[in-house]
Amino acid sequence: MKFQKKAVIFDLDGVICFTDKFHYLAWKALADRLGIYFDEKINDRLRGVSRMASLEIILERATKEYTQAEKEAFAEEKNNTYRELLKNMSPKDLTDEVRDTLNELRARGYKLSIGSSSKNTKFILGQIGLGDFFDAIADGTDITHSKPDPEVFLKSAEKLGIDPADCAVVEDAKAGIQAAKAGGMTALALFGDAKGCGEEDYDLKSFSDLLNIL
Ligand code: B16
Ligand code: MG
Repeated sequence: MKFQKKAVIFDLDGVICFTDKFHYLAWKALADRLGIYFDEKINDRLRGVSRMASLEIILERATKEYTQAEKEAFAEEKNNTYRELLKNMSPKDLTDEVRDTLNELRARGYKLSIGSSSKNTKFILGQIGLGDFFDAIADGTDITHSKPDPEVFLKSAEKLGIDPADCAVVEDAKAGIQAAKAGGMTALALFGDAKGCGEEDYDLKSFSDLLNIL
């Protein structure tokens, strides 16, 4: 199968690099302090979901109601822990497969961008040595609606100056596949609950499988 596209928009967490364990540890520290049960299975539900929506999922198990101001303080506390943990990331966290595939796609003339819900996108890209690599970045700081809303991918396409129909999106979250389809883009599923979710255009066998279909 081949897709005729001009640009590829990549989700960040779970596609370009893996920050799940840091999200988990940071949410776990907050949940433990508040005495709320939290485990890796609940953490899986947070994939691709915005920070405040993630907090609401964790608070489903809370025994008391919290004010909006308390919730904002909790989200900030988690983010501070998370950013400390992200300092452990380095260019070693970018695999050769991802680096080589990105370079080959660029050599073939594709525009390459990021479409991530994370407000820490630029920090993470800097940590893994891709701070200046992408042609455009749309992230959690650019949007008011989280995936499955297409806003972040439409913003990314707009920043590239490419029609959404000429863009392929690579995602590990079902919400991200739905966002790509809602934006009129081709949705390529890699890992996570994206793969086999039934709404994707293609299941990637690996990151480098992109070179077989584009
Ligand atoms: P932050 P993606 C998402 O990134 C993560 O998958 C999700 O777990 C996280 O809650 C969200 O970013 C917000 O992250 O707290 O850093 O703004 O998968 O869309 O690249
Ligand atoms: Mg993701």
